[in-house]
Amino acid sequence: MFKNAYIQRVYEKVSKRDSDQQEFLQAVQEVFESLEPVVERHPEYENAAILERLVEPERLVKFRVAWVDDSGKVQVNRGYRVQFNSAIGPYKGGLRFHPTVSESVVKFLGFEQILKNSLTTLPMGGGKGGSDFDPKGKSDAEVMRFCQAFMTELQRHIGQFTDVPAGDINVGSREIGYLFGQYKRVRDEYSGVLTGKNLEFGGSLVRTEATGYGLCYYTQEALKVLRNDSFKDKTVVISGSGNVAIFAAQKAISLGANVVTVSDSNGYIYDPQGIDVELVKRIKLEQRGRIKEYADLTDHAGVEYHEGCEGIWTVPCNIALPCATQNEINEQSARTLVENGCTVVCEGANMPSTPEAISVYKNANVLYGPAKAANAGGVAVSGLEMSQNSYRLSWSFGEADKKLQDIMQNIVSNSLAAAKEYGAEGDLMTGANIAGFEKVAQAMLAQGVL
Ligand code: NDP
Ligand code: 2IT
Repeated sequence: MFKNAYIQRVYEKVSKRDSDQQEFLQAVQEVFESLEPVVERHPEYENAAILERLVEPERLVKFRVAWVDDSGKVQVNRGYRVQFNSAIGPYKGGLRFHPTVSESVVKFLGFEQILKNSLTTLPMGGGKGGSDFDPKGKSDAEVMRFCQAFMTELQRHIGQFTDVPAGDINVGSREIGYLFGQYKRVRDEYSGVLTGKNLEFGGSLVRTEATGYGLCYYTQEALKVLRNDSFKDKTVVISGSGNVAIFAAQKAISLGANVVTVSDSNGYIYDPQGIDVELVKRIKLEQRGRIKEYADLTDHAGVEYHEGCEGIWTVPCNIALPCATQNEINEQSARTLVENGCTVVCEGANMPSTPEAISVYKNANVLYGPAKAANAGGVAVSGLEMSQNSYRLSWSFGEADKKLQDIMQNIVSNSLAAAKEYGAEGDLMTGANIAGFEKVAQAMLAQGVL
């Protein structure tokens, strides 16, 4: 599969050892495809077994989370934290609560996080965690008891200088608040051990908006540099209707685009007049409702609700921003997007495109911004939150937003520079993988065999 013998050997070994971890292997394969010219130029990486070490987490904890539901019944979930790589900083990455969370899912997310965090240029290693807990239909009290039980175990593995979790799917400010409270209670310590906190207790302005805004800053910069183009008057399809999707839609609209879709795991909304972001916020963030309700509550004409998720990729657009979950765009959906005129795909979600879909983008010369670069704005502002906590001060919205814009523009230019250096000019995916990897590899070499 790989031309380079070293990469082939490491991939064979990891695919044998972790043969049941499909998502993790998919993430590794995509990165390894980009690294062939790098390991050829740097034999010292093979000598020091850098790739073998990169795919093996430094630590993975898996634990029981027992809690009592509102009817008095004992529930048992499984919790995870993968501490993947600490070469360039403390482990950093989100927590996901979703029934599909497994060892494979936290490992794919943690692996991606190593290179993503490196791309931000901030000192953060890679980690990720979560649980198969499903918050849908749970009361607020149940969510609180679950978070407290989860943190009672997790607290022994994390800390402001070791591992700093944050949010991801179904982990937002409510959950971070409960998790922070329990850490403080158990450890008797008030520190920046989590990011994504509310503003009253150490959160950073712009963290809520950061992933979606960052995705648009990244897309805007890539469009400018590679196509001499912008969001102005573009039709944009966005999937998801959570934290990332909502703020991506808000920013894309402010940059002159017409965003015509949002979705959840049941179906999607098509609004030809343009999505009313305030209404989506009310339904999804305030009421924790279903996106279907948009069709009943809007005063826009011509709004359609369609059951099922895949149909969203049949809506004609210029730019697609997948912001829901992994593998949401398969080969057929990618073909349909391209046939309908889509020329830009930038990823807000983690690994939303299958490898076959990515091949379709490449063959059609789609401007493809891979997740670990395009969605790095969230963790970047988490890094800014850590700095503010250490300084014990807080930056204004404008200051944090400016730093976010600079970081996203730098990710584009650093990715393009790395791609050019290794003979893949204009390829944002190859460039992101190489730029992210090189800093981590150099740090690992310098720190010896660990
Ligand atoms: P949220 O929980 O806020 O929202 C997730 C959205 O995606 C919801 O609309 C949800 O619908 C939908 N969704 C979840 N699973 C599926 C599925 N299987 N099929 C279709 N839709 C689905 O999460 P975020 O917005 O925070 O995260 C979205 C993506 O962005 C994830 O891939 C995450 O890893 C990534 N990301 C998040 C960052 C952050 O800072 N939050 C940073 C970088 C990346 P429903 O309500 O039906 O569950
Ligand atoms: O995927 C991601 O980058 C996140 N969920 C954000 C992680 C973080 O630590 O802010």
